[in-house]
Amino acid sequence: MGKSCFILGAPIETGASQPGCLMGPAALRTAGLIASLRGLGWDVRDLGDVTIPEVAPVAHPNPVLRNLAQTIAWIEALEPRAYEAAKGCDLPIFMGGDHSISAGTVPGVARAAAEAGRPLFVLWLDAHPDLHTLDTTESGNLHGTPVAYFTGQPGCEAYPPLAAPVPPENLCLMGIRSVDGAEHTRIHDLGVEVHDMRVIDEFGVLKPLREFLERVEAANGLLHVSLDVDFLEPGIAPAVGTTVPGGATFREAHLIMETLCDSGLVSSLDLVELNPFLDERGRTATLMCDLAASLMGRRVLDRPTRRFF
Ligand code: B3U
Ligand code: MN
Ligand code: MN
Repeated sequence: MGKSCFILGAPIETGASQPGCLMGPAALRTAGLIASLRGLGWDVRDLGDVTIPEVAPVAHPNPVLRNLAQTIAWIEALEPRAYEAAKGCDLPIFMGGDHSISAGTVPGVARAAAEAGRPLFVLWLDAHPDLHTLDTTESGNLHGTPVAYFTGQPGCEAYPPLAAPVPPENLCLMGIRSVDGAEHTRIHDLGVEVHDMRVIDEFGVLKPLREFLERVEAANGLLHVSLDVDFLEPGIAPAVGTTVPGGATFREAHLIMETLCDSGLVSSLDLVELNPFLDERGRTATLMCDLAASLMGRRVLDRPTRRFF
């Protein structure tokens, strides 16, 4: 039997500005995610979707916050499921849901990595850095806060305490092209590795990605990849509420996934922000499945697995 993969759905839409991400896990299943991974030799187990109970509102000094109580409940529900999934298989896939799922999945896999004595690195593929704290978000949409939270930034105390914060130096943000003022300051203060679209235009995706993967390899690290639909050019991936022009092309995105596969370093994956209500005949859901398949070993032609360094 090949390597094992658990699939876990997190139908969250309370972190986004508009409804629809709730249907993300269903659309990814409909697009054939599980069959395509099985076809690649993976031993896949679908663990179904996580749910949360009804929650009472939680007060916070920032009056614009939306659905704080639900987001806390999702973090509390997802963190232990992600922890168990990371311990139970080679590569769990967490299907969003908006990007607030990563406030549960990353702390869960980080706890499992810490227990295994391995540092966790995070590759954040997104138009946005999602580096707001609960104090600095202006939209109040909590999908803009997971990176600040799981790196342990002050201002996220209303979220559950972290067992294993991810050090900011273990982060790599790629595809960034929409940054708010407070996030800009935080990127500089923390010295986060950010490859915005200007870097990709100048050097392509491979140079910065390989340099990051070399860092992960040198540290004997594990790597969590978080893929936001809005990382992609809206023309090829319309099913997202926060499209930003000028994203990664079809070919850049597949090259990233194939390079990640070649590295052998990826230990968990989020597929997030898919809003099937905004899709065109399922094309974005299909593309997200195809990108996951590239990361999990699909190739146009068989070729020997090539290490990149
Ligand atoms: N930074 C903005 C926009 C945004 C962040 N994440 C997404 N959009 N998807 C905000 O609302 O915090
Ligand atoms: Mn995001
Ligand atoms: Mn985004």
